[in-house]
Amino acid sequence: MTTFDDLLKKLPAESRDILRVIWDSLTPSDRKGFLSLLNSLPSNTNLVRLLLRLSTQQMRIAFGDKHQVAIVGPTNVGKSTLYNQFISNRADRAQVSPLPGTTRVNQQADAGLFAIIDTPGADAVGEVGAREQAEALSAANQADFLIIVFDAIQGIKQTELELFLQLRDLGKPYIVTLNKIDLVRKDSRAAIARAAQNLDLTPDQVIPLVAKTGEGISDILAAVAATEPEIVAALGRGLPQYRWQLAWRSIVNASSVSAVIALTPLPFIDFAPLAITQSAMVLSIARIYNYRITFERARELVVTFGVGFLGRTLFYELSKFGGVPGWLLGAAIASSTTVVMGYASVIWFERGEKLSAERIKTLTKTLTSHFLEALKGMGKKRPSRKSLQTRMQEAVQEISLGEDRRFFDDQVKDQPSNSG
Ligand SMILES: Nc1nc2c(ncn2[C@@H]2O[C@H](COP(=O)(O)OP(=O)(O)OP(=O)(O)O)[C@@H](O)[C@H]2O)c(=O)[nH]1
Ligand SMILES: [Mg+2]
Repeated sequence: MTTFDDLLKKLPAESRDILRVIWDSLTPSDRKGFLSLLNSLPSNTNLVRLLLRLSTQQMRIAFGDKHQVAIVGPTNVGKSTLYNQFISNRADRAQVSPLPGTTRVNQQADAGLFAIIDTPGADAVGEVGAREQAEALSAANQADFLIIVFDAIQGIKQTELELFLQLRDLGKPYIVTLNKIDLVRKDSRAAIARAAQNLDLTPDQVIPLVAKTGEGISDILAAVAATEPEIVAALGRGLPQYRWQLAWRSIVNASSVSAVIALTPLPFIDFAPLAITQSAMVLSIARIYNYRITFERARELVVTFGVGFLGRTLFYELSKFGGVPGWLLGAAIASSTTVVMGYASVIWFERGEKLSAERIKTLTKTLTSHFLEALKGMGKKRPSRKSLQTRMQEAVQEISLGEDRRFFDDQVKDQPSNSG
């Protein structure tokens, strides 16, 4: 039996850090479950490495910790006003005023979902300005995520652009928001387009905001979550209206990882590698719905829903017809069973209902043919992992716009199944 330390030694650095966090957060019985899941993998360490690297995002959602989000930008753009929108405790409120240079030092508070940090303007000149800029940049440097705020009236000129480039070069995930949109209401679209152009971004990468009223805050949260997996779970717990969108992100990721796993030359009958990805996905969905379940429980759910068995059966059935390369069939089925498992677990955590075997089967078949069709364009030769993962992500996105669950709900409605 592999011990945790044995396992760590074999892994790529990025999975090692994540696994350490996971490990520290597990109870003794969870640890046992986690190890037994890993030990159920074929003794092919390359595969284990690949798998864990690919599953890193799911793992982070399932086990992520509270992260630091810093609000940075020029002076007087409304950083402190935005900060005040996030905090829950009145005592933590930051001072806001029309005078530039109101905030002199960094200030941190609990935003529930993450720790939020307000910083002084990072564009000021002179001795005081330089000190404040250094203060702001040090917060940005330590943060896990940056909310970069600009002012719609002020726009993006040379100073703003230089600051943006400097922040971007820190290499942190970030979003850009244009505040005080209320002041350019009639012309807001043009203001966004101009700001985006000056920053060399696309307009959808610049989020309009009215920090004073809170308008646009939810778009900021969604954008933060889209970039930062650790925040996804917290956001799902805090803001139920986002749960499906967040779960959907997790599903898209897991299903494209599943397709890549099916590329690995192994008999398709071996579902253990898929099981770990699907279990990690179920765990992350559970967290989004505010359930803390164990690894063993997640694995049990995957078994109970029978997607592994269904996948194998479907693989044999469809490979009898021939004409489709094995990798393509494997990838399509691995992805469709993962998507269905994701959807089924959403229904499970949301309503405590178990999708019937018949519905699971119908949905899996529909999705498999959709994915087969979508992947056909890739040719008969085995594609690279990266191109398959990208194509698969697109294919999964196509079946629903992500925001909308109708595709799935329609498929499993009370109606006689025509799949036989
Ligand atoms: N019209 C409008 N005014 C805003 C908005 N957000 C902030 N303000 C105003 O902009 C001014 C500056 O706001 P602050 O939040 O103090 O700005 P800051 O970026 O923290 O400023 P410094 O700490 O000095 O760098 C205040 O008068 C705010 O009321 C907004 O969405 N619309
Ligand atoms: Mg301030």
